[in-house]
Amino acid sequence: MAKMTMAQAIVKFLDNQYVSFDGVETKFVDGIFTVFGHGIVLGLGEALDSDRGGLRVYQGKNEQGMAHVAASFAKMNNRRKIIACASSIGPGSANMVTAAATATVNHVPLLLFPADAFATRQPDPVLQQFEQVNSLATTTNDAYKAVTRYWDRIQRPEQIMSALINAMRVLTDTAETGAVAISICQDVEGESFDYPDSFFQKRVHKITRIAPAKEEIDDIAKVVASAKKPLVICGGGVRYSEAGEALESFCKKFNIPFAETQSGKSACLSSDEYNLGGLGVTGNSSGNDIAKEADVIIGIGTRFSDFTTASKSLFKADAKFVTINTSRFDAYKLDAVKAVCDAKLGIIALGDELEKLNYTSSYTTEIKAAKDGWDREMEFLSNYAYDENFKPLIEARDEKTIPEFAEIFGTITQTAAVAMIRKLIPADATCTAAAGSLPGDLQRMWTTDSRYTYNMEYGYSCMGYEIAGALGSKMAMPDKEAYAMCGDGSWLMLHSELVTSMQEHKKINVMLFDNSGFGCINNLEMSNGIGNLATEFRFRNENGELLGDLIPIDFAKCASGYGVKTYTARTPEELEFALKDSLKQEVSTLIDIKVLPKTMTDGYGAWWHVGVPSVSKNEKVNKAFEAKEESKSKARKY
Ligand SMILES: Cc1ncc(C[n+]2csc(CCOP(=O)(O)OP(=O)(O)O)c2C)c(N)n1
Ligand SMILES: [Mg+2]
Repeated sequence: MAKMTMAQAIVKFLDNQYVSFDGVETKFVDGIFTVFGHGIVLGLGEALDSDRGGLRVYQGKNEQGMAHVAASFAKMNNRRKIIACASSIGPGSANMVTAAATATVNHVPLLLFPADAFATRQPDPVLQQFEQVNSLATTTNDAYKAVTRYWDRIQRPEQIMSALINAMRVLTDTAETGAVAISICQDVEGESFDYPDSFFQKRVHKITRIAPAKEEIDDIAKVVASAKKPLVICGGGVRYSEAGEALESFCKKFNIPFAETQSGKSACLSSDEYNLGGLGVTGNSSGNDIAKEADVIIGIGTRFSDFTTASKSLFKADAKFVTINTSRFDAYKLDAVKAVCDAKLGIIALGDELEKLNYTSSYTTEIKAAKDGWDREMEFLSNYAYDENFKPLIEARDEKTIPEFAEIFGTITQTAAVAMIRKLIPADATCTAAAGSLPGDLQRMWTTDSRYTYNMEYGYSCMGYEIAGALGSKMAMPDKEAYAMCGDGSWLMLHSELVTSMQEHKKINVMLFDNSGFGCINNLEMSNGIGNLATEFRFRNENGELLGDLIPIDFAKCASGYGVKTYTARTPEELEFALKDSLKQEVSTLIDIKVLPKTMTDGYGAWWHVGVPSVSKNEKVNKAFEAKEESKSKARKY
């Protein structure tokens, strides 16, 4: 028995958790990220100050930002290492809710300790307590119930024992993992209990590969064996299962092409002859063209987001689906014939069955032709330059934007900038992004010939993940250069952890794409007939509209105030210099790249179902609605 406070027990327990995957043991908790406040600095603060064992304390600058760093760190450690996050009560806690949702959607373990109001209620309302008049039992922290895989509230010190064991159950479960929120009442953090020694024993949690059931493999093998033109979708489950090599040899053996989702990208090599690249709304022509002709879709480790399936319109009406997924929930999607199991074991078992059946697909030249077509498009996108005959890639636009931008800002196209960055930075650099137009460009154009280096958060597409996520990538892979691919909109939303990168001496490189606006949303509204409303960064004009001059923002100056080494690139030559010079720096860098609006990649034949209004005074909107209804009528119903 050891008499200690509840907070001291948390620290000691976390310091003794290990995981083992494929027989390799790893210490699970690296440390704790905090933004202290009265709800946490005394209870948990004392525990960390007096004896933090092997845990490191990190200081966040914004609770959402620090939790994104932690989630990215876990993802880039392939879910075998985490940094727990602790916040104060009220707003500090509320700030982590978004990051909790982001982690849960992406199946990434994230352990959160938001502080809570007093269990005794003596001082109620304590500073920052949200007094819900219909129930004093409800606090800000109940908001986590909607976005976590495990939720608890500790009102007695002994409750922490079952809570932490359940947290470990969820965090190390390949199908269930996501955010865990354990609310810790601020008075209870400091209350003590005689904890049994056994609670603090070293625990090694096995992250197991769920073995396929023979009857399920037989089911899916039967469907695949009937296929002339199958297509594999490589989802995030392939990555977490480290099944990239197994998938490549499976596809080679049976002559089956595969396409990547955002979270599956970098599990396999871009240069593999069967890799078609991205699929769906942010996909390539190669992936989408083959998908449209495929008769059996083999979804491995994918949650079939609307972006992957083009809102269920990408595949032939009579295409059949099979799934291999460790999550039953995802395996059941699209009414698939399923095998609920680990991706790698499932691929190997399916391969064994297909071999017995002497299976091979009927593809002849289609795969190479599709890939060659995309290579030509890549040439074009990489060399896309501004000149007197300039044509934007996105047609829906406000006539004045591009010339105005070129005159005041610069003349780099976004696609050429992406291509140049890829070419000039190390092949094994990590690439982190989340929202805006960059996910489309990167899924299409970013080549990943170094495995597990692509860190796209596109499950929740949470603006503000980019810079925090790049720091998480760097902390997980300190030997690799880390790149945050960040829109100006995302920068403005959240970049606080850039300061943490300086504090931790963890160099990240921010590629800031300044197109003076929420570019992709401007594209979306204007391509559906709506005006240029509140999506560009413009001053309010004399008519009271947000249609005045573009707001010039010197992002390099913002970041240099933090001690970051900065550059501004208005021309391709300036970008080339900045990319090369930034590689020589020891501290974090930022390149403020002034990219022309409307020069991001456009779609390649994949529809996206969005809520176009059914009636409008605007004829263009009515036309857009008709087009939407037409596309919807061709999509699968469920
Ligand atoms: C937290 C959050 N709020 C709102 C959105 C909706 N949204 C998606 S992209 C986008 C604009 C992104 O602008 P920017 O980062 O400049 O990228 P760009 O599209 O210009 O490349 C918005 C507002 C989001 N994805 N995340
Ligand atoms: Mg922008």
